[in-house]
Amino acid sequence: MFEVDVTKLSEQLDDIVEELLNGGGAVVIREAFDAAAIANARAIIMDESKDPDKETHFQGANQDTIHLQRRVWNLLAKGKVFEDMVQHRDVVAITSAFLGNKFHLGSIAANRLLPGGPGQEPHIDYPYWDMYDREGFPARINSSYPLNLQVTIPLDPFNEASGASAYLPGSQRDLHYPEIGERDAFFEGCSRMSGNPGDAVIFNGMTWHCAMPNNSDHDRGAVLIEYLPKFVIPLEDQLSGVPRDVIDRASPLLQRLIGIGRPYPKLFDEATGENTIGRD
Ligand SMILES: O=C(O)CCC(=O)C(=O)O
Ligand SMILES: [Fe+2]
Repeated sequence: MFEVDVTKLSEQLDDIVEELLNGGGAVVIREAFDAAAIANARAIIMDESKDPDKETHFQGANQDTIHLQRRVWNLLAKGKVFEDMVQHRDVVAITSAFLGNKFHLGSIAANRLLPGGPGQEPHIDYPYWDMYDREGFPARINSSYPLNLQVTIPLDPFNEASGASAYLPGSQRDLHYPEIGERDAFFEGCSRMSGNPGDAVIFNGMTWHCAMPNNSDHDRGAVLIEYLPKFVIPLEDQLSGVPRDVIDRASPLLQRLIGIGRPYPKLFDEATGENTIGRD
């Protein structure tokens, strides 16, 4: 994986965008979050995922072991540490370069794989995540510009044994949901998002990827952040789900990420009679 050098980030941004769109599709910032933040986040997620009772995805073939994969959704409601996580300075700089500087938050959730937990089907992420239903998408939609950026933050060692996410470098260049007949090629050609707790793996959501089975004797947790351009509907309903006190103390950036002040949809009949949009 392309390693981001945060000391030279402004000079590297073009290369990072190129790597995400036309290279391997994933880059990593090592040690983006310190041990205290990760311990705090992990403790909350372990506590919040005692029961396997939340909606999950890409697990259709794993009904016997699905309880060993657990989600915690809407993390902005679950701890202040997550407010900091979605505002990481270098991740924000990369996301601004990739999605435009008015991007917002699609989701911040956790995916926990207990020992023995199942992997997922190879897939692409929201808003492309149901693209197996191709007719639901615009004619000629393609990979030339992005509608998603994903960030995976391991909370436990991410390696082959523990089920580090797999991805197929370069697969983002030909935007489509992996066919069943393409799965062998995926598993034969895939790389792993290996890393340590606190790393931040940033990838283009068009890149074929999936959680892999956890064959280790320890948990494999991760925080999954999804950023979207300003015009893509968020996946999670932050406006309903984020508590008032979090919104009241939110920085301007966090407010924008949550969708506070998002202009549309709007009741134009109730707006003042003035010109608002246009260069002049
Ligand atoms: O937890 C992982 O390794 C990946 C999860 C994922 O890709 C997803 O749920 O969309
Ligand atoms: Fe995914």
